[in-house]
Amino acid sequence: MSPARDQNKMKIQIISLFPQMFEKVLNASMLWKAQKAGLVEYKLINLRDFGLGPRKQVDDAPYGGGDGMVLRPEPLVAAIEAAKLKAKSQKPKVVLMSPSGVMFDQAKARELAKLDEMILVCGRYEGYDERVSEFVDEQVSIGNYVLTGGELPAMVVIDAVTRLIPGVLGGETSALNESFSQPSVLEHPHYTRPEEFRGLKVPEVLLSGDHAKISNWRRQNQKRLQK
Ligand code: 4HQ
Repeated sequence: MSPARDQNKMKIQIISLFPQMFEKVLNASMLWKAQKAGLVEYKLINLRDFGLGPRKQVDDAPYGGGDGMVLRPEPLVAAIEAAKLKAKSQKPKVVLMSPSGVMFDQAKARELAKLDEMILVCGRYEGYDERVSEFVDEQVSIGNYVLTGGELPAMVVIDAVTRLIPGVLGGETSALNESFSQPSVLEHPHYTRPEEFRGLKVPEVLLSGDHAKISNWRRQNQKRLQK
């Protein structure tokens, strides 16, 4: 690969106790094509490799008592530092998945898609030792619900960000005139074959071949973002 291409390639490093969760998602469809085209690379880092002692311990009981386990800071910070050593730049953005982070939305996806690399940190159990927050640049939440780990949120972020990398949406007009590019505007409804399905017809205008009428119809039927 040419150095120019490599410079443009977005590098996403993912720190997780369950790297195998990512394989099917990253190696299918557009995310796989984006990698093959040299537009993005995903590197998985197994947090277990940074575990402490012969048992590779990564978690411990919470100080003050209570249920569940908490991720110890040393393995997490060691993994972040290892990722930074493999980064392309001096200051790669480190993003921690957390239900108390800033809400992930299309604006955040666009912001992250401009970066040439990032490090995503996925927690498990009841969460991570609070001191880890000193070693990350931002915390991002994909929604107000509690999951069992940061892996699904990281995959959501990767998916939304990767499709905005120039060249990933093949052939088409790219992400530009598409849903969400402009804030609070979604796409118009889509139809494909058949012309009639269980009595439901495709709007006549879409079959008319009249492109002025069609774009007018699409404008009028544009879906709006829920607020
Ligand atoms: N978790 N958006 C708990 C989330 C979450 C979310 C991730 C659960 C971190 C420790 N992350 N772990 N919602 O619920 O990002």
